[in-house]
Amino acid sequence: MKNLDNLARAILQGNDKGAYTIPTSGLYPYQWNWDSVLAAWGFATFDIDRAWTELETLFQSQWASGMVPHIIFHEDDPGYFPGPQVWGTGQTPPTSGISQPPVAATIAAKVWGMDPDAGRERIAKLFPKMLAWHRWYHEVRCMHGPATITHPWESGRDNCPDWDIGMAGVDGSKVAPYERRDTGHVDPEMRPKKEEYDKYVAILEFGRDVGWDDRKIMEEGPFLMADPAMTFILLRADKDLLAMAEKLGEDTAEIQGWIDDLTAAVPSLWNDDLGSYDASDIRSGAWANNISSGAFLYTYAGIDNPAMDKRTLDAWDAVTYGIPSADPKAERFDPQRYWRGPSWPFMNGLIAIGLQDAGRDLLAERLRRETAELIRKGGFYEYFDPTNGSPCGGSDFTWTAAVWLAWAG
Ligand code: 9WN
Repeated sequence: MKNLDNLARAILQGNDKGAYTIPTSGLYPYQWNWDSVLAAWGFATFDIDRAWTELETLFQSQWASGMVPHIIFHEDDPGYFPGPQVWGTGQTPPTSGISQPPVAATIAAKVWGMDPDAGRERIAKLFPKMLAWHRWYHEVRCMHGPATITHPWESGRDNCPDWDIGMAGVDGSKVAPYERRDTGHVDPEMRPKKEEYDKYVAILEFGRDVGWDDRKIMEEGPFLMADPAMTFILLRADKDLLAMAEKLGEDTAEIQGWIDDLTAAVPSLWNDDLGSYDASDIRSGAWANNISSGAFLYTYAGIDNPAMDKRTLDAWDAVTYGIPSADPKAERFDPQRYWRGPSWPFMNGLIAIGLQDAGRDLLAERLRRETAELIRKGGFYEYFDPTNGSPCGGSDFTWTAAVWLAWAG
């Protein structure tokens, strides 16, 4: 589809700020972590140098702890809340104080595969930075076994029903007055609700008040949940990092140790009553009791689980376009509200990588076809209603254009 290829390239170029890409203008005017990595995958199909630059810019904002923040505020923009002053992390350039799912090693490995010779020098410089980020994840966020998140925004799946039980315990009534900006850019019915935003801000204020101290956030923070998606994405990225270390002649023992530990923690994510991988509240031990796109990423991590295969197909067969972000048979399913049901092209792309690697070519092709159809009919939107294909959220979206070029188109 030549015209759509051209359009996708134009979207990436339009959102390109020189050395980093924004997800879409207006709604998201800064550099976001996993959006940026996916942008690199798209750029790699037509401008390999620009792809490497995208990854390099992201890692320039890595914290001394190894954490790579979820937003980098290169230039101030009043169109997004919460901006750099609210986060108050004291970094230069300013950043948020939490991370996002580490898709970087996996996508960097793909970009290297598209640039095997000249790319060696670029990947060799990125390798120690990715290693330090993974070390931070394992030592800090995985201290309870599986990967945890300290804020729904850290999961990248903000208002997914996975987080409802954790959010129930957060007091959002005392936050400083603020004005949302997102609902001025897109239909408020498609965005998280006000009570959720109050709680997002309350969790942020806790982190800022303790000076973004990892130990205090993990031990005393208002929100701490085990995240299947974060666990599967990290495990997959660890495996890609290990393969990279082997090719670069780097030591592999530490990475192998992480893989062993995280693999051993995966069964702790299995909710037997639900018959699915599930999120849980670390402090209370309660299950989220929700089947979501987080659970559907198990194949991406190289995990074989026939019971989960069935769960995934049940959810997928219940809709028409791609894999929904939350169980379509559950009462909480909301097909147009962000992470409570919609189909996300880049998420479908990650799941398809897993299906392909597991040799399930027919399923991978079905997912590609359904995702391509969404984009062909609706355009390069942020996400889509999986029941009727309606486009939702922001338009001209970077990661949708990127996965079109790299996979769906
Ligand atoms: C908060 C940029 C980001 C994505 C996330 C998505 C959404 C932000 C928001 O947009 O989150 O980080 O303000 O809603 O949930 O996955 O990285 O596209």
